[in-house]
Amino acid sequence: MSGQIIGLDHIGVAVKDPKERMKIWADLLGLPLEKVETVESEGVRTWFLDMGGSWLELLEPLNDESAVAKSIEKRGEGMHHICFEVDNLEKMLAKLAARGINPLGGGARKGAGGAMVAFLHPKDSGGVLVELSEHGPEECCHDHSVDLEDDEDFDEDPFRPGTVAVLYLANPKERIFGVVRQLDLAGIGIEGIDLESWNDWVQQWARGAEGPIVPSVQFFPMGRVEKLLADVDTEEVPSFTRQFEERTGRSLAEAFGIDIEEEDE
Ligand code: CMX
Repeated sequence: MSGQIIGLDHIGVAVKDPKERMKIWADLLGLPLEKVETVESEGVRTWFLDMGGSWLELLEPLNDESAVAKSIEKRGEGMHHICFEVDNLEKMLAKLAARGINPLGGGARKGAGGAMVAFLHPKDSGGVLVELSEHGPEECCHDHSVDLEDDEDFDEDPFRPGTVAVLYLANPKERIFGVVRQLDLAGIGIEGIDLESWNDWVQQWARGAEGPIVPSVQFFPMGRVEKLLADVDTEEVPSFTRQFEERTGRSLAEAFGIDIEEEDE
């Protein structure tokens, strides 16, 4: 832990109407919407689209007082900030302070996903608002999904054969969207596609069913499973199932060639 940048975390883009902007980022350019989170303290709702290893974060102001609303008023919509992940924010800020650079707004605070974040004044970074972020142990909330371990939306047995879900794997990291086929202490069997191929697969179905990408049945031992999230649809955030059906005009059951269990209401 030495206080250094370890990767690009996200690019923040200020938007007035995220659903309108989704037509570009999700529908046209194919970035899947993965999570939506309100950061009350900043007066923003953040919409995270997956860029494969980093995020595009759409920043929607929730009131006129929010910094993002003021930024849109002053600079218009568009590129807002670039965020780097750091291994140790405190040490990074100490290093910068030793060079006479202090973060904006009084230092580190809680950002999206429970991460500790700090912003650098654009005058210190060549005109770019830079965010530095150290991830906490908490996961960012997934408004359209249900966490297996924090499952208030389902009374019992949320996952069973036929449930549509996203399986998160560790070592190496992978995400599979599909239909749960088997779930026991040994592991999870899922018929699905790697989310890396999601957009190509949807486009293939939008053109017609035939194509090279086909869901495959795979079994993953529990040791590789990070989490399993049900593909739940909310009014605000479309599930992958809804995104598939809206973009292709076909049903997901048709794509999997099977009956898929209806989610419990
Ligand atoms: N691009 C370029 N310059 C910008 C800028 C932007 N997007 N936003 C602010 N600035 C400039 C301002 O014009 C100002 O410049 P001057 O000092 O020359 O006038 C300077 O940066 C400081 O801005 P400020 O608004 O006066 O400073 P505050 O301390 O009030 O605010 C800031 C700090 C910029 C971090 C805050 O206004 C902000 O933008 N917050 C948004 C935070 C956010 O994105 N939250 C989402 C969740 C966090 C997460 O991603 O995890």
